[in-house]
Amino acid sequence: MKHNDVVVLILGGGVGSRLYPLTKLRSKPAVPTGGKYRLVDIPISNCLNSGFNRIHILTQFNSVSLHNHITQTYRFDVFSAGAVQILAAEQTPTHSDWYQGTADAVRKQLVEVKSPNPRDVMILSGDHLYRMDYEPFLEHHRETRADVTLAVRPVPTAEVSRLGIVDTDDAGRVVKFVEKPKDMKLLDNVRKLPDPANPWLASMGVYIFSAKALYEMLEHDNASDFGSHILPRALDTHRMMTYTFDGYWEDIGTIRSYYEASLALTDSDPPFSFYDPQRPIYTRPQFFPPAHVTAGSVLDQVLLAEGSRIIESKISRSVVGQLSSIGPHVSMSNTVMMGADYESLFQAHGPESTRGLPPIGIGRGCTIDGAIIDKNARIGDGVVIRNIPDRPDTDAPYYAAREGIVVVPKNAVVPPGTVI
Ligand code: ADQ
Ligand code: ADP
Repeated sequence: MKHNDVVVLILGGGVGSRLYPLTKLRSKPAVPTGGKYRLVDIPISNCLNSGFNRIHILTQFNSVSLHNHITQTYRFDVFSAGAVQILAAEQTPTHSDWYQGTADAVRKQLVEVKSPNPRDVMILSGDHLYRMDYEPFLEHHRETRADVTLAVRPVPTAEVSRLGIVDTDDAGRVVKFVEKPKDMKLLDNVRKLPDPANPWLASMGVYIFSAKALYEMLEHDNASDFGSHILPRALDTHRMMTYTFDGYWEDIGTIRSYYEASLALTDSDPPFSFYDPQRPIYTRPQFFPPAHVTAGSVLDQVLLAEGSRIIESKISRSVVGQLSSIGPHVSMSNTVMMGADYESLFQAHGPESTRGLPPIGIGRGCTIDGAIIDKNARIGDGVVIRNIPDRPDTDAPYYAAREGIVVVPKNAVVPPGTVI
Protein backbone atom coordinates (compact mmCIF):
# COMPACT_ATOMS: atom_id res chain seq x y z
CA MET A 1 0.00 0.00 0.00
CA LYS A 2 1.23 3.51 -0.79
CA HIS A 3 1.34 5.99 2.04
CA ASN A 4 1.16 9.24 0.14
CA ASP A 5 -0.05 11.06 3.22
CA VAL A 6 3.28 10.57 5.00
CA VAL A 7 6.37 12.66 4.38
CA VAL A 8 9.66 10.96 5.25
CA LEU A 9 12.70 12.95 6.39
CA ILE A 10 16.09 11.25 6.47
CA LEU A 11 18.58 13.08 8.71
CA GLY A 12 21.78 13.18 6.77
CA GLY A 13 24.33 14.29 9.31
CA GLY A 14 25.53 17.28 11.28
CA VAL A 15 28.52 19.54 10.83
CA GLY A 16 30.99 17.73 13.08
CA SER A 17 30.19 14.40 11.55
CA ARG A 18 31.50 11.46 13.53
CA LEU A 19 32.34 9.62 10.34
CA TYR A 20 35.09 12.07 9.46
CA PRO A 21 37.31 11.63 7.36
CA LEU A 22 34.87 9.49 5.36
CA THR A 23 32.75 12.64 5.22
CA LYS A 24 35.57 14.98 4.25
CA LEU A 25 34.64 15.04 0.57
CA ARG A 26 31.03 13.89 0.64
CA SER A 27 27.95 14.20 2.77
CA LYS A 28 27.24 11.34 5.14
CA PRO A 29 24.34 9.78 3.21
CA ALA A 30 26.76 9.25 0.31
CA VAL A 31 29.30 7.28 2.37
CA PRO A 32 29.82 3.92 0.63
CA THR A 33 28.84 0.77 2.51
CA GLY A 34 28.65 -2.97 1.84
CA GLY A 35 30.99 -2.80 -1.16
CA LYS A 36 28.51 -1.19 -3.55
CA TYR A 37 25.83 0.75 -1.65
CA ARG A 38 25.62 4.17 0.00
CA LEU A 39 24.41 4.66 3.58
CA VAL A 40 21.29 6.43 2.38
CA ASP A 41 20.24 3.39 0.32
CA ILE A 42 19.27 1.62 3.54
CA PRO A 43 16.54 3.97 4.84
CA ILE A 44 15.38 4.77 1.30
CA SER A 45 15.03 1.06 0.48
CA ASN A 46 13.18 0.43 3.75
CA CYS A 47 10.81 3.25 2.78
CA LEU A 48 10.19 2.03 -0.75
CA ASN A 49 9.67 -1.56 0.46
CA SER A 50 7.15 -0.31 3.01
CA GLY A 51 5.16 1.89 0.61
CA PHE A 52 6.58 5.31 1.54
CA ASN A 53 7.85 7.25 -1.42
CA ARG A 54 7.78 10.92 -0.48
CA ILE A 55 11.28 11.17 0.84
CA HIS A 56 13.51 14.11 1.69
CA ILE A 57 17.15 13.86 2.70
CA LEU A 58 18.29 16.65 5.03
CA THR A 59 21.98 17.29 4.65
CA GLN A 60 24.45 20.01 5.54
CA PHE A 61 25.90 20.04 2.11
CA ASN A 62 24.75 18.51 -1.10
CA SER A 63 27.86 16.82 -2.37
CA VAL A 64 28.24 15.95 -6.03
CA SER A 65 28.32 12.28 -5.13
CA LEU A 66 25.05 12.40 -3.15
CA HIS A 67 23.30 14.31 -5.89
CA ASN A 68 24.56 11.93 -8.59
CA HIS A 69 23.63 8.92 -6.59
CA ILE A 70 20.08 10.04 -5.82
CA THR A 71 19.25 11.30 -9.28
CA GLN A 72 20.70 8.24 -11.00
CA THR A 73 19.13 5.70 -8.65
CA TYR A 74 15.69 6.79 -7.48
CA ARG A 75 13.56 7.65 -10.47
CA PHE A 76 9.82 7.34 -10.24
CA ASP A 77 7.36 7.00 -13.05
CA VAL A 78 4.92 9.77 -13.86
CA PHE A 79 1.97 7.90 -12.31
CA SER A 80 3.53 7.74 -8.88
CA ALA A 81 3.64 10.66 -6.48
CA GLY A 82 7.06 9.52 -5.35
CA ALA A 83 10.24 11.52 -5.19
CA VAL A 84 13.52 11.49 -3.32
CA GLN A 85 14.68 15.04 -2.81
CA ILE A 86 17.77 16.48 -1.19
CA LEU A 87 17.20 19.43 1.15
CA ALA A 88 20.57 20.96 1.88
CA ALA A 89 21.03 23.59 4.59
CA GLU A 90 20.87 26.91 2.80
CA GLN A 91 20.46 30.56 3.44
CA THR A 92 16.92 31.78 3.06
CA PRO A 93 15.32 35.09 4.03
CA THR A 94 14.33 33.56 7.39
CA HIS A 95 17.29 31.29 8.16
CA SER A 96 20.89 32.21 7.66
CA ASP A 97 22.94 29.34 8.96
CA TRP A 98 23.52 25.62 8.97
CA TYR A 99 21.31 23.14 10.75
CA GLN A 100 22.09 23.36 14.46
CA GLY A 101 20.81 19.87 15.20
CA THR A 102 18.20 17.32 14.19
CA ALA A 103 15.13 19.32 15.24
CA ASP A 104 16.59 22.51 13.85
CA ALA A 105 17.18 20.77 10.51
CA VAL A 106 13.51 19.77 10.34
CA ARG A 107 12.35 23.20 11.52
CA LYS A 108 14.31 24.90 8.76
CA GLN A 109 12.59 22.72 6.16
CA LEU A 110 9.06 22.98 7.54
CA VAL A 111 7.83 24.81 4.45
CA GLU A 112 8.80 21.81 2.31
CA VAL A 113 7.40 19.36 4.85
CA LYS A 114 4.06 21.14 5.01
CA SER A 115 3.58 21.67 1.32
CA PRO A 116 1.93 18.30 0.49
CA ASN A 117 -0.15 18.66 3.68
CA PRO A 118 0.87 15.30 5.18
CA ARG A 119 -1.03 13.52 7.93
CA ASP A 120 2.16 12.13 9.49
CA VAL A 121 5.89 12.76 9.22
CA MET A 122 8.36 9.90 9.63
CA ILE A 123 11.88 10.88 10.70
CA LEU A 124 14.77 8.48 10.11
CA SER A 125 18.51 8.59 10.65
CA GLY A 126 20.86 8.32 7.73
CA ASP A 127 23.38 6.11 9.49
CA HIS A 128 21.56 2.97 10.59
CA LEU A 129 21.98 -0.55 9.29
CA TYR A 130 18.67 -2.42 9.56
CA ARG A 131 15.79 -3.75 7.55
CA MET A 132 12.44 -2.59 8.87
CA ASP A 133 8.90 -2.63 7.62
CA TYR A 134 7.58 0.82 8.53
CA GLU A 135 3.98 -0.11 7.66
CA PRO A 136 3.08 -1.82 10.99
CA PHE A 137 4.94 1.03 12.72
CA LEU A 138 2.60 3.55 11.05
CA GLU A 139 -0.46 1.40 11.82
CA HIS A 140 0.56 1.25 15.47
CA HIS A 141 1.06 5.01 15.56
CA ARG A 142 -2.42 5.59 14.17
CA GLU A 143 -4.19 2.90 16.19
CA THR A 144 -2.81 4.21 19.46
CA ARG A 145 -3.71 7.79 18.48
CA ALA A 146 -0.20 8.86 19.28
CA ASP A 147 1.19 12.34 18.69
CA VAL A 148 4.59 10.78 18.27
CA THR A 149 5.73 7.15 18.21
CA LEU A 150 9.31 6.11 18.89
CA ALA A 151 10.68 2.86 17.51
CA VAL A 152 12.44 1.23 20.46
CA ARG A 153 14.44 -1.88 21.23
CA PRO A 154 15.82 -3.56 24.33
CA VAL A 155 19.54 -2.92 24.80
CA PRO A 156 22.31 -3.96 27.24
CA THR A 157 23.61 -1.60 29.93
CA ALA A 158 26.86 -1.11 27.98
CA GLU A 159 24.97 0.79 25.27
CA VAL A 160 22.84 3.18 27.32
CA SER A 161 25.30 6.08 27.29
CA ARG A 162 24.96 6.53 23.54
CA LEU A 163 21.18 6.15 23.28
CA GLY A 164 17.95 7.75 24.43
CA ILE A 165 16.51 5.51 27.16
CA VAL A 166 12.77 5.39 27.76
CA ASP A 167 10.37 4.13 30.39
CA THR A 168 6.74 3.42 29.55
CA ASP A 169 3.51 2.74 31.34
CA ASP A 170 1.71 -0.56 30.77
CA ALA A 171 -0.02 0.79 27.68
CA GLY A 172 3.32 1.62 26.06
CA ARG A 173 3.08 5.38 26.62
CA VAL A 174 6.44 6.98 27.31
CA VAL A 175 6.64 8.38 30.84
CA LYS A 176 10.38 9.09 30.95
CA PHE A 177 12.99 9.89 28.34
CA VAL A 178 16.66 10.17 29.33
CA GLU A 179 18.96 11.14 26.46
CA LYS A 180 22.34 9.34 26.51
CA PRO A 181 22.70 8.97 30.29
CA LYS A 182 26.36 9.25 31.21
CA ASP A 183 25.63 8.39 34.83
CA MET A 184 23.61 5.31 35.75
CA LYS A 185 22.02 7.29 38.60
CA LEU A 186 19.95 9.05 35.95
CA LEU A 187 18.22 5.73 35.37
CA ASP A 188 17.35 5.17 39.03
CA ASN A 189 13.68 5.80 38.38
CA VAL A 190 13.52 4.01 35.05
CA ARG A 191 11.97 0.54 35.12
CA LYS A 192 14.11 -2.30 33.82
CA LEU A 193 12.87 -4.96 31.41
CA PRO A 194 12.79 -8.59 32.60
CA ASP A 195 15.64 -9.75 30.30
CA PRO A 196 18.89 -9.26 32.30
CA ALA A 197 20.96 -9.21 29.10
CA ASN A 198 18.93 -6.34 27.60
CA PRO A 199 17.29 -4.55 30.49
CA TRP A 200 16.76 -1.08 28.96
CA LEU A 201 14.40 0.17 26.30
CA ALA A 202 16.23 2.47 23.88
CA SER A 203 14.98 4.84 21.23
CA MET A 204 16.27 3.95 17.77
CA GLY A 205 16.07 7.56 16.62
CA VAL A 206 13.26 6.48 14.26
CA TYR A 207 10.08 8.48 14.80
CA ILE A 208 6.61 9.03 13.41
CA PHE A 209 5.01 12.34 14.34
CA SER A 210 1.47 13.35 13.59
CA ALA A 211 2.08 16.38 11.43
CA LYS A 212 0.11 18.71 13.69
CA ALA A 213 2.05 17.61 16.79
CA LEU A 214 5.37 18.01 15.00
CA TYR A 215 4.54 21.57 13.97
CA GLU A 216 3.46 22.42 17.52
CA MET A 217 6.64 21.02 19.02
CA LEU A 218 8.93 22.77 16.57
CA GLU A 219 7.16 26.08 16.22
CA HIS A 220 6.72 26.71 19.93
CA ASP A 221 10.32 25.98 20.73
CA ASN A 222 13.70 26.76 19.25
CA ALA A 223 15.41 23.70 20.68
CA SER A 224 17.93 22.11 18.35
CA ASP A 225 17.69 18.33 18.98
CA PHE A 226 14.92 15.77 19.20
CA GLY A 227 16.68 13.49 21.68
CA SER A 228 18.07 16.16 23.99
CA HIS A 229 15.25 18.69 23.94
CA ILE A 230 12.07 18.13 21.95
CA LEU A 231 11.17 14.61 23.11
CA PRO A 232 11.87 15.04 26.84
CA ARG A 233 9.85 18.29 26.80
CA ALA A 234 6.95 16.72 24.92
CA LEU A 235 6.37 14.09 27.62
CA ASP A 236 3.87 16.29 29.43
CA THR A 237 2.31 17.99 26.46
CA HIS A 238 1.90 15.21 23.92
CA ARG A 239 1.01 11.56 23.74
CA MET A 240 4.27 9.72 23.07
CA MET A 241 4.05 5.99 22.38
CA THR A 242 6.59 3.24 21.70
CA TYR A 243 6.74 0.60 18.99
CA THR A 244 9.11 -2.29 19.65
CA PHE A 245 11.34 -3.47 16.82
CA ASP A 246 13.09 -6.77 17.39
CA GLY A 247 15.24 -7.24 14.27
CA TYR A 248 18.91 -6.43 13.77
CA TRP A 249 19.63 -2.72 14.06
CA GLU A 250 22.97 -0.99 14.33
CA ASP A 251 23.88 2.67 14.47
CA ILE A 252 26.90 2.94 12.17
CA GLY A 253 27.48 6.64 12.67
CA THR A 254 31.02 6.39 14.07
CA ILE A 255 34.21 5.09 12.50
CA ARG A 256 34.37 2.17 14.95
CA SER A 257 30.73 1.11 14.55
CA TYR A 258 30.91 1.52 10.77
CA TYR A 259 34.02 -0.65 10.71
CA GLU A 260 32.67 -3.37 13.00
CA ALA A 261 29.30 -3.57 11.26
CA SER A 262 31.01 -3.70 7.84
CA LEU A 263 33.26 -6.58 8.87
CA ALA A 264 30.30 -8.41 10.42
CA LEU A 265 28.81 -8.51 6.90
CA THR A 266 31.56 -11.00 6.01
CA ASP A 267 30.51 -13.55 8.67
CA SER A 268 29.22 -16.92 7.46
CA ASP A 269 25.89 -16.12 9.04
CA PRO A 270 25.91 -12.32 8.95
CA PRO A 271 23.59 -10.41 11.30
CA PHE A 272 22.55 -8.28 8.35
CA SER A 273 22.38 -9.29 4.71
CA PHE A 274 21.92 -6.92 1.82
CA TYR A 275 20.25 -9.84 0.05
CA ASP A 276 16.53 -10.27 0.56
CA PRO A 277 14.48 -10.72 -2.59
CA GLN A 278 11.29 -9.58 -0.83
CA ARG A 279 12.87 -6.43 0.58
CA PRO A 280 15.97 -5.66 -1.44
CA ILE A 281 18.35 -2.83 -0.67
CA TYR A 282 18.42 -0.73 -3.82
CA THR A 283 21.35 1.13 -5.22
CA ARG A 284 22.55 2.72 -8.42
CA PRO A 285 22.77 0.12 -11.17
CA GLN A 286 26.23 0.10 -12.66
CA PHE A 287 27.64 -2.13 -15.34
CA PHE A 288 30.90 -3.46 -14.04
CA PRO A 289 32.47 -6.71 -15.18
CA PRO A 290 32.65 -9.72 -12.84
CA ALA A 291 35.25 -9.70 -10.09
CA HIS A 292 38.42 -11.45 -11.21
CA VAL A 293 40.53 -13.40 -8.73
CA THR A 294 43.71 -14.72 -10.28
CA ALA A 295 45.56 -17.98 -9.64
CA GLY A 296 47.56 -17.98 -6.45
CA SER A 297 45.02 -15.91 -4.48
CA VAL A 298 43.41 -17.06 -1.26
CA LEU A 299 40.19 -15.43 -0.08
CA ASP A 300 38.68 -16.30 3.28
CA GLN A 301 35.57 -14.49 4.52
CA VAL A 302 35.47 -11.73 1.95
CA LEU A 303 32.60 -9.62 0.64
CA LEU A 304 33.81 -9.11 -2.92
CA ALA A 305 32.14 -6.55 -5.17
CA GLU A 306 31.99 -6.58 -8.94
CA GLY A 307 34.67 -5.04 -11.08
CA SER A 308 37.40 -5.99 -8.61
CA ARG A 309 40.69 -7.52 -9.61
CA ILE A 310 42.73 -9.53 -7.13
CA ILE A 311 46.12 -10.72 -8.26
CA GLU A 312 47.96 -13.42 -6.33
CA SER A 313 46.94 -12.05 -2.96
CA LYS A 314 45.67 -13.29 0.37
CA ILE A 315 42.62 -11.60 1.81
CA SER A 316 40.75 -12.49 4.94
CA ARG A 317 37.79 -10.95 6.80
CA SER A 318 37.49 -7.93 4.56
CA VAL A 319 35.05 -6.00 2.43
CA VAL A 320 36.44 -5.41 -1.07
CA GLY A 321 34.34 -2.73 -2.74
CA GLN A 322 33.56 -2.30 -6.42
CA LEU A 323 36.45 -1.74 -8.83
CA SER A 324 39.09 -2.57 -6.21
CA SER A 325 42.47 -3.46 -7.57
CA ILE A 326 44.72 -5.46 -5.24
CA GLY A 327 48.10 -7.09 -5.77
CA PRO A 328 50.21 -8.88 -6.56
CA HIS A 329 51.44 -10.41 -3.30
CA VAL A 330 49.25 -8.38 -0.99
CA SER A 331 48.21 -9.67 2.39
CA MET A 332 45.07 -7.93 3.64
CA SER A 333 42.91 -8.67 6.68
CA ASN A 334 40.21 -7.01 8.79
CA THR A 335 39.92 -4.21 6.27
CA VAL A 336 37.09 -2.33 4.63
CA MET A 337 38.16 -1.26 1.16
CA MET A 338 35.62 0.88 -0.68
CA GLY A 339 37.07 0.47 -4.16
CA ALA A 340 37.13 3.02 -6.92
CA ASP A 341 34.86 5.13 -9.07
CA TYR A 342 36.67 4.72 -12.32
CA GLU A 343 40.10 4.11 -13.74
CA SER A 344 41.70 1.28 -11.78
CA LEU A 345 40.68 -1.66 -13.94
CA PHE A 346 40.50 0.09 -17.19
CA GLN A 347 43.62 2.14 -17.36
CA ALA A 348 47.10 0.98 -18.13
CA HIS A 349 49.07 0.93 -14.91
CA GLY A 350 51.97 2.79 -16.46
CA PRO A 351 53.36 6.07 -15.14
CA GLU A 352 52.02 8.14 -18.06
CA SER A 353 48.42 7.45 -17.24
CA THR A 354 48.85 8.06 -13.53
CA ARG A 355 51.25 11.01 -13.65
CA GLY A 356 53.89 9.09 -11.75
CA LEU A 357 51.49 8.24 -8.93
CA PRO A 358 50.87 4.70 -7.78
CA PRO A 359 47.77 3.34 -9.56
CA ILE A 360 44.45 3.36 -7.76
CA GLY A 361 44.23 0.33 -5.48
CA ILE A 362 46.72 -1.57 -3.38
CA GLY A 363 50.14 -2.15 -4.92
CA ARG A 364 52.60 -5.02 -4.93
CA GLY A 365 53.63 -6.63 -1.67
CA CYS A 366 51.56 -4.52 0.73
CA THR A 367 50.51 -5.84 4.14
CA ILE A 368 47.33 -4.27 5.49
CA ASP A 369 45.49 -5.12 8.68
CA GLY A 370 42.71 -3.21 10.39
CA ALA A 371 42.05 -0.31 8.02
CA ILE A 372 39.32 1.50 6.15
CA ILE A 373 40.51 2.44 2.69
CA ASP A 374 38.29 5.01 1.06
CA LYS A 375 37.62 5.27 -2.66
CA ASN A 376 40.28 5.94 -5.26
CA ALA A 377 43.14 5.68 -2.74
CA ARG A 378 46.52 4.92 -4.29
CA ILE A 379 48.54 2.69 -2.04
CA GLY A 380 52.08 2.27 -3.36
CA ASP A 381 54.13 -0.92 -3.41
CA GLY A 382 55.35 -2.36 -0.13
CA VAL A 383 53.11 -0.26 2.15
CA VAL A 384 52.45 -1.70 5.61
CA ILE A 385 49.41 -0.72 7.69
CA ARG A 386 49.54 -2.31 11.11
CA ASN A 387 46.62 -3.03 13.39
CA ILE A 388 47.50 -1.22 16.62
CA PRO A 389 44.37 -1.25 18.80
CA ASP A 390 45.29 1.63 21.14
CA ARG A 391 46.73 3.83 18.41
CA PRO A 392 45.99 7.47 19.29
CA ASP A 393 43.80 9.53 16.97
CA THR A 394 46.04 11.08 14.33
CA ASP A 395 45.70 13.26 11.25
CA ALA A 396 48.68 12.57 9.04
CA PRO A 397 48.98 13.80 5.42
CA TYR A 398 47.70 10.59 3.83
CA TYR A 399 45.94 8.79 6.61
CA ALA A 400 43.99 9.42 9.78
CA ALA A 401 43.51 7.21 12.81
CA ARG A 402 40.20 7.15 14.66
CA GLU A 403 39.20 4.86 17.52
CA GLY A 404 42.19 2.61 16.80
CA ILE A 405 41.40 2.26 13.08
CA VAL A 406 43.53 3.61 10.26
CA VAL A 407 41.49 5.44 7.63
CA VAL A 408 43.07 6.16 4.27
CA PRO A 409 40.92 8.99 2.90
CA LYS A 410 39.41 9.24 -0.53
CA ASN A 411 41.94 10.00 -3.29
CA ALA A 412 44.89 9.73 -0.82
CA VAL A 413 48.27 8.73 -2.16
CA VAL A 414 50.34 6.58 0.19
CA PRO A 415 53.92 6.54 -1.09
CA PRO A 416 55.62 3.18 -1.71
CA GLY A 417 57.28 1.66 1.34
CA THR A 418 55.31 3.70 3.90
CA VAL A 419 54.79 2.01 7.27
CA ILE A 420 51.73 3.22 9.17
P1 ADQ B 1 22.32 10.21 17.88
O1 ADQ B 1 22.35 9.31 16.70
O2 ADQ B 1 23.57 10.34 18.66
O3 ADQ B 1 21.12 9.84 18.88
P2 ADQ B 1 22.03 12.73 16.58
O4 ADQ B 1 23.43 13.17 16.62
O5 ADQ B 1 20.99 13.69 16.96
O6 ADQ B 1 21.74 11.60 17.54
O7 ADQ B 1 21.75 12.15 15.14
C1 ADQ B 1 20.59 11.57 14.66
C2 ADQ B 1 20.69 11.55 13.15
O8 ADQ B 1 20.57 12.88 12.66
C3 ADQ B 1 22.01 11.04 12.60
O9 ADQ B 1 21.77 10.38 11.38
C4 ADQ B 1 22.80 12.32 12.35
O10 ADQ B 1 23.76 12.16 11.37
C5 ADQ B 1 21.70 13.25 11.91
N1 ADQ B 1 21.98 14.66 12.24
C6 ADQ B 1 22.53 15.15 13.36
N2 ADQ B 1 22.62 16.48 13.29
C7 ADQ B 1 22.10 16.85 12.11
C8 ADQ B 1 21.94 18.09 11.44
N3 ADQ B 1 22.32 19.21 12.01
N4 ADQ B 1 21.38 18.08 10.22
C9 ADQ B 1 21.00 16.94 9.62
N5 ADQ B 1 21.13 15.73 10.19
C10 ADQ B 1 21.67 15.69 11.42
C11 ADQ B 1 19.78 9.72 18.37
C12 ADQ B 1 18.76 10.03 19.43
C13 ADQ B 1 18.83 8.97 20.55
C14 ADQ B 1 18.69 7.61 19.93
C15 ADQ B 1 19.78 7.42 18.90
C16 ADQ B 1 19.68 6.08 18.19
O11 ADQ B 1 18.96 11.33 19.95
O12 ADQ B 1 17.81 9.21 21.50
O13 ADQ B 1 18.78 6.61 20.94
O14 ADQ B 1 19.63 8.42 17.89
O15 ADQ B 1 20.79 5.97 17.32
P1 ADP C 1 32.16 9.05 -3.82
O1 ADP C 1 32.06 7.63 -4.16
O2 ADP C 1 33.53 9.32 -3.37
O3 ADP C 1 31.21 9.49 -2.80
P2 ADP C 1 31.19 9.52 -6.55
O4 ADP C 1 31.13 8.09 -6.76
O5 ADP C 1 29.90 10.16 -6.81
O6 ADP C 1 31.84 9.89 -5.13
O7 ADP C 1 32.17 10.17 -7.53
C1 ADP C 1 33.35 10.72 -7.10
C2 ADP C 1 33.80 11.75 -8.06
O8 ADP C 1 34.44 11.14 -9.16
C3 ADP C 1 32.66 12.59 -8.60
O9 ADP C 1 33.02 13.94 -8.48
C4 ADP C 1 32.53 12.13 -10.01
O10 ADP C 1 32.10 13.16 -10.83
C5 ADP C 1 33.95 11.72 -10.33
N1 ADP C 1 34.00 10.73 -11.40
C6 ADP C 1 33.19 9.69 -11.58
N2 ADP C 1 33.53 9.02 -12.68
C7 ADP C 1 34.61 9.65 -13.22
C8 ADP C 1 35.45 9.43 -14.37
N3 ADP C 1 35.24 8.43 -15.20
N4 ADP C 1 36.47 10.28 -14.56
C9 ADP C 1 36.70 11.29 -13.74
N5 ADP C 1 35.95 11.55 -12.66
C10 ADP C 1 34.91 10.75 -12.40
